[in-house]
Amino acid sequence: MRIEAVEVRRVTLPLRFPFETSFGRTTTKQFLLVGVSADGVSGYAECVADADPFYLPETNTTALHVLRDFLTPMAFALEIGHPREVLPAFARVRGHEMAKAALEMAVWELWARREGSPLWRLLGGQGGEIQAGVSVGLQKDEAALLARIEAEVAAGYRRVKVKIKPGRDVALVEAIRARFPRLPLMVDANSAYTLRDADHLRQLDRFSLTMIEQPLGWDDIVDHASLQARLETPVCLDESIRSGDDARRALDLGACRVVNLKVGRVGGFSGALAVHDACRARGAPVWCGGMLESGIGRLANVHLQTLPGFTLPGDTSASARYFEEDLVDPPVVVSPAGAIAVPEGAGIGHAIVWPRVERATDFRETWRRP
Ligand code: OSB
Ligand code: MG
Repeated sequence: MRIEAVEVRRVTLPLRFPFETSFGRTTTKQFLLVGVSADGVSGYAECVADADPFYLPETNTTALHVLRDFLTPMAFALEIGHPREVLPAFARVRGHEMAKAALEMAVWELWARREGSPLWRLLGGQGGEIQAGVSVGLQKDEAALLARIEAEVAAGYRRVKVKIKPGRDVALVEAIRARFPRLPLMVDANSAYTLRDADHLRQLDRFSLTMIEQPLGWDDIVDHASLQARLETPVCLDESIRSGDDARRALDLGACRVVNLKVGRVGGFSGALAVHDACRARGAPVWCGGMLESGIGRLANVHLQTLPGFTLPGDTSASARYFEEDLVDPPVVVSPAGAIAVPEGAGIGHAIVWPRVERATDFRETWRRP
């Protein structure tokens, strides 16, 4: 297969509630939607870069530049025999995993549609359902946080992740535990601490958290290994893992015992399969992270999570927690038992609502194979 055209749109969707982490507060979701076409079929994927470089270095503007000037010309030069060939073909471009992932995932989606197959089958997963979890942002105070968790548990979610940062950590977790003694609970610091905080973080050991996510530097694994040696709570890495090799190094070094796998952070589905396999070979659980995706990226996450190494609920929750109106129909919904049904239709498996995409698009460019 030869790709004939790549189309990139910038899409802006209001979030129903602001989402706050240790690195900032997001009130609108802005992302690139990438479409690829060949032989009369198109495939789509959402780029997980943000407007700002506060989570990882990429932004929508760097992703657009790298897609337009480097990745798309490389993709046009390929004769594709299988989507797994796309990420290795981008190897000369260092970094820029989110831009690579968007184009690579669009090729997988196109491939699945051509075969009339749901993405999960092409990825080697299984149909059925997946377990949903939620990520709860920093709230204005403890009472507001407890009320949010109460509502999520009532909605069926079986595992809750809360964001922490210095000054909003031990006492907060203590209050959550007092109210929800048996809830599967974890915390995510998004790199807000340093190794000097190790003794402070050790106070979290008494709350039987399932894990602490990315406490230290966004690109660190060495300090995390020192921290893990001093903590009983398992460390989970998010930001630091950008390839299968990163996962192997982190696990072999003892920097973490669990990995948050975000397909957009590891160059796409082939990178995700490499991380998944590296973790599975070492007996380390993986779970699927989220980037406040619209239904298009959210469904890609649903398909990915049907692989056997995903033994823990992830951060994939219902569309309605984020958006008044999602870009896919039906939206992603969660059952009262906390499960998401895995689509059976071709590709991502739910229809993209193009008039909604059109209304949310403020910029668009198409590149054609010369
Ligand atoms: O660290 O997992 C994170 C959202 C944006 C950037 C980073 C993270 C998150 C989340 C939200 O935790 C997950 C979601 O609900 O999509
Ligand atoms: Mg995280």
